[in-house]
Parts: sequence; structure tokens; C-alpha cells
Amino acid sequence: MISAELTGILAQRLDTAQTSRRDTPSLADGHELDIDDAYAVQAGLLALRQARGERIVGVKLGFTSKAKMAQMGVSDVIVGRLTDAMRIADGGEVDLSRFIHPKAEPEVAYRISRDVDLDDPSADIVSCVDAMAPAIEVIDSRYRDFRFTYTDVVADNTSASAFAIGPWRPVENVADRAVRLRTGGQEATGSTAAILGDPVNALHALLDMARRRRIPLEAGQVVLAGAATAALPLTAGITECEVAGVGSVTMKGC
Ligand code: 0L1
Ligand code: MG
Repeated sequence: MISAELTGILAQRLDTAQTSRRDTPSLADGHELDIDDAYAVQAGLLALRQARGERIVGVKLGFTSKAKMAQMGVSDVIVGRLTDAMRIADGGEVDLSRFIHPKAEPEVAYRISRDVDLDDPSADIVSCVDAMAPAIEVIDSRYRDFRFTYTDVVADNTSASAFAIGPWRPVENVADRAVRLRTGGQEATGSTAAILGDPVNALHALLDMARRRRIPLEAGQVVLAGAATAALPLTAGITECEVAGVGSVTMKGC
């Protein structure tokens, strides 16, 4: 376990990388972090953002595909936090100069309508969610060339950087819906099944992680369930995510 002082130093290093748009080497080059250390650095990073006036507005899951878990040699999802400064309006402009090397992911978002009681063993997170929507997540690892270890990426708030959410609609079963992401001249297609077999499973995985990591899940927050395809480099112009039967969302890189 690393010291509180080192936790703060590493959080500051990642925060500076983000605010200065200058990447940083892996924390594993020189430090031995375990997963608890990594979530402590993430909490320190969030505290720095909150000290600048940012508000936490949701959570996101990463490593929700079997391929990504296998690549990283892990069997657990990872959780990061979303702030209001990361939010882009549906159809809104996003200044690409605020990122280091952004990538877009097509996702499904859920809206939490009731606080989730993490201490209630019978809590049903699905009944605490009242809407779903198509979403785009912009990930922007603060590490050089997107090269990181499992603990690195957790410390870096799971590469969370920006997100846009399309029109909300009632929650329904979207276990295997076609998903298309377009950005610049590139396109990625896939299925919501890539998100833990069914995006609703992301909610169950989130509740488990929230209990273990004491992450509050509160009414009004949004949940990004995970990527349905591999990420594509985010380019200038329109980026669009379409989820069959759920809708679409766009952002415009400038
Ligand atoms: O799925 C994600 O939101 C990405 C999690 C972090 C890994 C990455 O930056 O590729
Ligand atoms: Mg994502």
C-alpha cells in the first residue's frame, strides 16, 4: 500500500497531465500500486476536480467486454466517475484541443432515479433506474500512447474525459441491439451484447463495485454502461452513435 502523500502526488501528476494536455508515463514505471491504491489515487484526482468546482454527475464502467478483460488479464470491470465539466450536449460542439489523444466509444446510458442503498443486500439497482439513452463516451488516457496497466487506468479515472447522451426513453431489454459509431470517415459496428452480454448486466456489476468501493449511486446521476465496439480516434466533424431501437446521439469535434 502506498502512502497518503504518494497518493496525492500521483493524483496531482495525472491531474496536471489532463489540465496541461501533456501525457505522462505509466505510474508503474517507478511505483508499485495495488488496486486499492489505484482507487485511492482516482479519489484524489476527483477531489482536485471538485476543488475546481466540478460536480460528480455519474459513473462509468470500463473493461465490460470479454476481449478487453482478456487483453488486460483481469476479470473485473473498472469504475470511473463523470463530472459536469465532461458533459457535452447532444449535437453540441467539443473542442478537441482540450484532449491529448481522444477516442470515441458507443455506449448505452442509464439514468438513476432513486438513491441506491449500498447497505441493503436486497437492493435492486434496476428498479432505481428510470430511463436509458444512446451515448458517446470520449476516453482520453493521460498515459503516453494509451499504454497503461490495470492499476494505471483505474488511477486515471478509467480514461474518463467527456460524454454526450441522446434522448432519454423508457428502459427496455436491449440485450442484442445493433450499434454503429461513426467519426470522421471511420465506422465501427457491433452489438450491445458486447457490454457484459447485456447492458443491464453492467448495472449489476456497478452495484457490486459500488458496494466494494463505497461509490454513491444517487438519483439524477447517469451511468455509462460500457463500450459496444472498440474505440475510434475522435476526429473533427460529426461523431454519431446509433443504437437500434434506442436512438442516436451526436457531437461535433471542432
Ligand atoms: O471502456 C472504457 O470506457 C475505457 C476504459 C479505459 C480503458 C481505455 O482507456 O481504453
Ligand atoms: Mg467507455
